[in-house]
Amino acid sequence: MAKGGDRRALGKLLTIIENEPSKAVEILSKVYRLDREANVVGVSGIPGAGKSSLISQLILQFRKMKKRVGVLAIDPSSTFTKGAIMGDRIRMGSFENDPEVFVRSVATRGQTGGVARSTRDAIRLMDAVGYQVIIVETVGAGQLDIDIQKIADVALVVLIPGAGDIIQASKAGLIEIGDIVVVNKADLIEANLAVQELRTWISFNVNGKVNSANSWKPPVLKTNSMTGDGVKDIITSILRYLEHAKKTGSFHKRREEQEYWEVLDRLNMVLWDKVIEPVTQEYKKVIKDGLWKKNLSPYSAANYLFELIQKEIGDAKTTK
Ligand SMILES: Nc1nc2c(ncn2[C@@H]2O[C@H](COP(=O)(O)OP(=O)(O)OP(=O)(O)O)[C@@H](O)[C@H]2O)c(=O)[nH]1
Ligand SMILES: [Mg+2]
Repeated sequence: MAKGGDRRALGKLLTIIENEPSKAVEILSKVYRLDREANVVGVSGIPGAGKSSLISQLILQFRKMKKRVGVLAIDPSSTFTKGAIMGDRIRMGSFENDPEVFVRSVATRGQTGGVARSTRDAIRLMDAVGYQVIIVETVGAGQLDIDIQKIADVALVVLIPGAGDIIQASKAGLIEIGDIVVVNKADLIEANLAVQELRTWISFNVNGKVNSANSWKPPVLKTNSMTGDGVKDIITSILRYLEHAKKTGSFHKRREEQEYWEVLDRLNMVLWDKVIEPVTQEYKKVIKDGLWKKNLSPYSAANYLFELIQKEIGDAKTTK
């Protein structure tokens, strides 16, 4: 059903994956393939920069190219609303009648790594049912437990012209994660200065450093996401970047790294679910009765608990 493009069926599958980890593994194992076909475009940037508006424009362009487009919006508030769809915040209503566009917000269930995991799972599922471009919207770096580089094949950073914004963004480590840097709201304030500043910043801090291995120089492009001005150039840059990355091998390398992080993340989850969580209550008792009285530091307490886990694993082995 979902494979045939049924958005409701896909939505239901995503809900199962988010809420029922045991079923998730079963579903995801069925659809797993090493070489994802869909290209994942990450869109990050400062709050209110116009990321969702820009994504709407990107969808329009990709639809002209007859691509099926999936969008994942990651919002920190979804931790509190348990993943309520933020349809009011993301301006994608106009795509409701286009069956080839699927928009979804990512729920987290509140655990560390939850956002990254839900996002990866959703990407794999959307890829499996035939979405060719998957756009992921996140707010700036370091605000969530997601690093867009660990998810996306190509990363866009969206900034706006204005005093201090670029300095803020560079301090937050935002600019250097961009393969393409966008100055949005170019209609509002003199944007050329911002573009110049960013180009200078990038030539000093990024070119010849982070990207020297693949010689890609992140372009800085102006857009107006209300009118769509400049959006075609962004599409051209995205396609150029992907072509370049595939030619130089950095595309494959990034995907390998992403797989590595995904495995670590899953290992973490398995350890938590199978080893730590089941004995949490016991540990709490131990802490209350024993450790506090013994006046142990958190460091030695953690080691003490680790020894308990080791013992538990040892016991489980011998009773087999
Ligand atoms: N003048 C102007 N306004 C814009 C442009 N792009 C977006 N906006 C407006 O900026 C506001 C924020 O746009 P969004 O697309 O929601 O921005 P966002 O980055 O997704 O916001 P968050 O997801 O809340 O961080 C809205 O009121 C948009 O209408 C633009 O190019 N020019
Ligand atoms: Mg948004």
